[in-house]
Amino acid sequence: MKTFAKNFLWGGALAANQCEGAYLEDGKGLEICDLLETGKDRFIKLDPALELHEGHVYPSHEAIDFYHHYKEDIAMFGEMGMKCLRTSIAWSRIFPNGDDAEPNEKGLSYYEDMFRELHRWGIEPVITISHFETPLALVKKYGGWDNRKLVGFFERYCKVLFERYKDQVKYWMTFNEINNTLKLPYLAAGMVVADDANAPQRQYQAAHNMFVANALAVKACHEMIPGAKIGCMLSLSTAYPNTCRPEDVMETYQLRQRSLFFSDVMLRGRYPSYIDRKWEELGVQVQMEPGDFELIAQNTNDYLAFSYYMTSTHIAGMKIRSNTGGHVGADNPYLEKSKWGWPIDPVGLRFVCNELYDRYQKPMFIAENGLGTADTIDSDGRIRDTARMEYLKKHIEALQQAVADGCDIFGYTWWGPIDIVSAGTGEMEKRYGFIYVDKDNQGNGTLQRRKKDSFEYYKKVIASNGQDL
Ligand code: BGP
Repeated sequence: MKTFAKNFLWGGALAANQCEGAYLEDGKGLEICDLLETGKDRFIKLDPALELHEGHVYPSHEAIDFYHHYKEDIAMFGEMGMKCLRTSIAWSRIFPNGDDAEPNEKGLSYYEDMFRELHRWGIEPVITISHFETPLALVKKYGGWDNRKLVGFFERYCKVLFERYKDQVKYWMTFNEINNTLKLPYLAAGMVVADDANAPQRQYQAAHNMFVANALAVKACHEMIPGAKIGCMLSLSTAYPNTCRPEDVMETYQLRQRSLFFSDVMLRGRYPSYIDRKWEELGVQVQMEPGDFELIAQNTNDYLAFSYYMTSTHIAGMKIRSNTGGHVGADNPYLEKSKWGWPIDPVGLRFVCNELYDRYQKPMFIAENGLGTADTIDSDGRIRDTARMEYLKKHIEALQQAVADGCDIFGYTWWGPIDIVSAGTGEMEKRYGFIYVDKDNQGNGTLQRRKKDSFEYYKKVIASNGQDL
């Protein structure tokens, strides 16, 4: 039976906006997440004028202050034996307004120092170029990714990164969860989109512009950093049909196509056959420029990175709403749920790996997987996070099965190896970490770090290359 490769990249995944804080330090500009407050309805209650308001709590302004604690935190990742760290570069640290004439040197040198620190611990940086971090000024001035102008700004930003970090970073990914352009357009495509009939027009236009931007990034990366690998990244938690009723099965398949559309374009290099009819039904007409198809065809991604948290269950006719977190759908009686209502389904991970490897035959990287739950500190100071360890164990077992099935998987990064701000709710209490951070939903706390029981567990998993579970 095949097992994990010797150089398998075990690690953890973060995003700048959810951990760094220091939201205006060293010349950083505002980015879209800086306007999101705490709470489930954080996307709905977003101020349409995109202004900050005094007295409101904006979790990404301080987050866990990784910006100043990175050495201490990376030392703990090193102690855990992590082989890689996936994190993102905050675009607005490099170009505060997105369209500035020159990059911000302080932002560039911050990441250079951070990558140096990672290498000192033998940790390979895996870098997301845009993880829900479009500079706010671009959104205000141009409206977001449905404006083609963003392609040029993004390309320039990528080239600045490739030039500066070519000796430090081998693994890149372009847009985090690009398929969330259809579900969370503010985060994934920097657009304020009303949930109405015009939404698909703007969302698919944004998708096309991002495909062009992705292709340009792939091209520049390959030209500027020989041997580097650049992936696309999607949210690929999947849905099962609620019953064997053919309508449920058919519609669930189409729901999956909504996501796979994105990887179909970026990995196969062409628009899939099913999209014309979809666009016709939605009244979508995407503006393209001459040469776009060739560019996309010639610059496909080297690997598929994806997040997997759960499976949901779909009934034909069920409405999928925009601007909400995971689509949990109908109840699945076979699965337990997390405290935040996400069904826990390790077999689903094996299923998805097989589905995706059969479809694309490209190397795959599990860029996010994890359990967000509340943690309590016992009177002896320990945090006995057994549910998290159990989740991890079951998902690594499933991953081992997928590898044995023949799937080419080269890395796995646990989401939030240290507690960070939740993207869906802005809360601190939805914790993923092996390392606890003393901070609550109101932003109070000492920011002190503390190992949970899962810290030693993940260390053992890595040391045994996924064998000692
Ligand atoms: C993914 C995002 C992450 C993230 C994770 C967990 O969609 O890429 O940024 O936070 O989901 O979601 P949440 O933070 O809402 O629990």
